[in-house]
Amino acid sequence: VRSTALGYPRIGSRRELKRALEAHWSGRLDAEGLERAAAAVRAEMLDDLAVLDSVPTGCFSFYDHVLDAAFAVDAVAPRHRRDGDLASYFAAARGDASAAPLEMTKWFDTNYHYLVPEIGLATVFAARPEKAVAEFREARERGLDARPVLVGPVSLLLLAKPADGSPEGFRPLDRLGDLVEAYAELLTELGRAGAGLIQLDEPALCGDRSPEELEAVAGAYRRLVGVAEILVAGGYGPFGESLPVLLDAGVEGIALDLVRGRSDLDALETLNVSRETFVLAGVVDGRNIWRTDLAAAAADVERVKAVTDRVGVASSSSLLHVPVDLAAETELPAALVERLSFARQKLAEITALADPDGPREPRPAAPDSWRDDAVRARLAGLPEDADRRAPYAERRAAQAERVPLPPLPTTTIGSFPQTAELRKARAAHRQGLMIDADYHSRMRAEVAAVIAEQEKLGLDVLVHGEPERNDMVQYFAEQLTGFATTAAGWVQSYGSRCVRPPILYGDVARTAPITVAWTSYAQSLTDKPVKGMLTGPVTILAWSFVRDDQPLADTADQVALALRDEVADLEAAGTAIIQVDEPALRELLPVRAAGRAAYAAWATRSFRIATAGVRPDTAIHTHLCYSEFGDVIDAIAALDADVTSIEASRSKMEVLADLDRASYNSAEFRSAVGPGVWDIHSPRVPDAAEMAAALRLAVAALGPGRVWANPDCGLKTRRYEEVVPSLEGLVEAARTVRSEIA
Ligand code: THG
Ligand code: ZN
Repeated sequence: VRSTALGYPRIGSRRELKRALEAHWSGRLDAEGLERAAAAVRAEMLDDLAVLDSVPTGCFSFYDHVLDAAFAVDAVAPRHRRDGDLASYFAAARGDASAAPLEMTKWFDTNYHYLVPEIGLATVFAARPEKAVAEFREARERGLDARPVLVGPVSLLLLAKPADGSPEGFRPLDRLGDLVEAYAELLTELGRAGAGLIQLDEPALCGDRSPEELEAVAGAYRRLVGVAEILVAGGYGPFGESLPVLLDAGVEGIALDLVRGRSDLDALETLNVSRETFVLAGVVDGRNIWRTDLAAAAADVERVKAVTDRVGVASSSSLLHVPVDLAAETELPAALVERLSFARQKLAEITALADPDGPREPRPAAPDSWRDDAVRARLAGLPEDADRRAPYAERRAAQAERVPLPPLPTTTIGSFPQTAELRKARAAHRQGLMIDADYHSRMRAEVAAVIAEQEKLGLDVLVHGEPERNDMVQYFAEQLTGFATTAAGWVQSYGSRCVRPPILYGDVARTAPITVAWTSYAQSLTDKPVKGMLTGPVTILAWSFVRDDQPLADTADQVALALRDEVADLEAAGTAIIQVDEPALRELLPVRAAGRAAYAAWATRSFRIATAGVRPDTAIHTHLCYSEFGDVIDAIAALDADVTSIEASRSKMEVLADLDRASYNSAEFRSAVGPGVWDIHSPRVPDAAEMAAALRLAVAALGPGRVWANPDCGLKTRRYEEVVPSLEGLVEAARTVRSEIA
């Protein structure tokens, strides 16, 4: 049985690539220096991967593997072509003075973001095998059995969007025939360099695919199997209906995700597979950090062996989604460390499983100390009905009486700029160089400054600015039981940006109020209402590594109960408006439609458990960080929030049309919406006229009584030089449109 992994972390075990990239972009490191740093990161990857029988290559990336695939077939938008490939690559990834970057979006149901290739009728595909060949050779020169990995042609097109100016009805997949010829050339070049088996990642085949799309898959792979030995990997669920299509096309091998796509194992047993087919059993979870149950995994491998004579053991997906090395964590409790496995440890698990005499012990059960019987009792006693006490219309009247606001009330999403001084203070505090009292007074001074600034700007509903929060999930994880946070457990989120997901290992409870003192302090400084700011249960789960020994829904309910207590304490302290953000509501939406209704049911219920305990005259706000919410519109309605702020400016308010649909606009539920009028993802300062025009569109679509005026998202990544004039314009725009509708 051969051992392999489908892909590996590529930012460097100490984020060396992140540092080199950011130095390069700021002009402090030339291209040669960047390439030296990259070579060191690749060498470290190969040092780790060398324990495997088959070593994946080409999984290094300067920014994103989808962008790498687009460049490998020369699918570069004309506006991104520069002198030199690296300059073109970074122009596409980040944009520059003369061109907007490619759009970035979520990679399946993960917290990784990829760049969306733009494919049109005019795109000319041509093989550019240099990167793939060079990385293959690097591994071969070490005497390793190397296996090139590339995003496959079907997924590349299904993940792409039509280039601007494409005719109505054009889909990138229409270009599959041409693209496959470029792939054939790539495979040929890799073969010339000595490659045998080549892995094509087709994660898009883990989603629902139409009969026409399956026909396209069959055609593409029938062509490519004539050129090279191909292993097709999915990695984000079951192949389902794509599995027989791929096998019939004659692919050499298939890599199954036996963590999230277990139904493929049953299917394999009924499909009459040739005993020559190479099947990789993806039994080591590439998405989570729990030690593998070696006994259960070995049993799965045995099932595969009963079907075919050529079996390998692998990770379920690329290991991109987990941190590199558990050994870097010296502060975690021993009972937790014993149950964890990061990328390096997972490689050892894979080799152990591939060894017929390797260890086969099951994962140790969770210790009793991770249980909290009080939380379990409370959960068991949860009322079936987690709804607000009054219908929206009644709440709306009560809230207007408690907090009178003008039409088009102005507010922000929650965070204010995290200045260099704030970050420095946080780092000093973390390293023990600044005592708690000093840190607290520094943060309180920041809150006071942020309140004063908002009063000066004339905003209607204020925020405390969140200077005390490092990350909207990690901050809460640090204060709830059942969570651990890592010192160096970085995972790439996009490009050079990383996150450190907390580990949710046990029953969750709140031991003391978390945010109340900050909100109350801010409120003591002003007569304007200050919003309480919390992160919702779904987002806390989505951006953490979560226990896998009970349904996510149960874990979400535990987090929701802790938040419910925080909401109650905020309300008791006099907070009239409480915002509970769920930017990741859409992220966890199952890739296949079949799972979506059940997901929406538990996800929205957990939000209501967190929020529905308040009085009718307390307003619940929520915020979602994206604009394509067609898929989750009913779920957003089911949150039953009083005000929902959403991203809208980049889509030029087109999202308002979605709100017109179904439940969100039903007679009984016409709650308020804050479609963002300022794109905070860009450093550009919008003028008041442009924001007023956006507000007019919102008023026309929703009616004057339902619109709030706010930016698209939190301001923590922006600078005050942009924030102050933009918010001045926002307040002016709201006043202008108010006077028009008066
Ligand atoms: N928190 C978490 N996940 C997220 C976001 C978040 N996923 C979606 C979206 N927001 C991703 N966006 C970012 C934006 C910036 C950074 C990371 C993800 C970022 N990270 C710092 C870096 O890489 O330098 C490190 C931050 C830190 O010190 O903790 O800038 O908001 N969980
Ligand atoms: Zn946002």
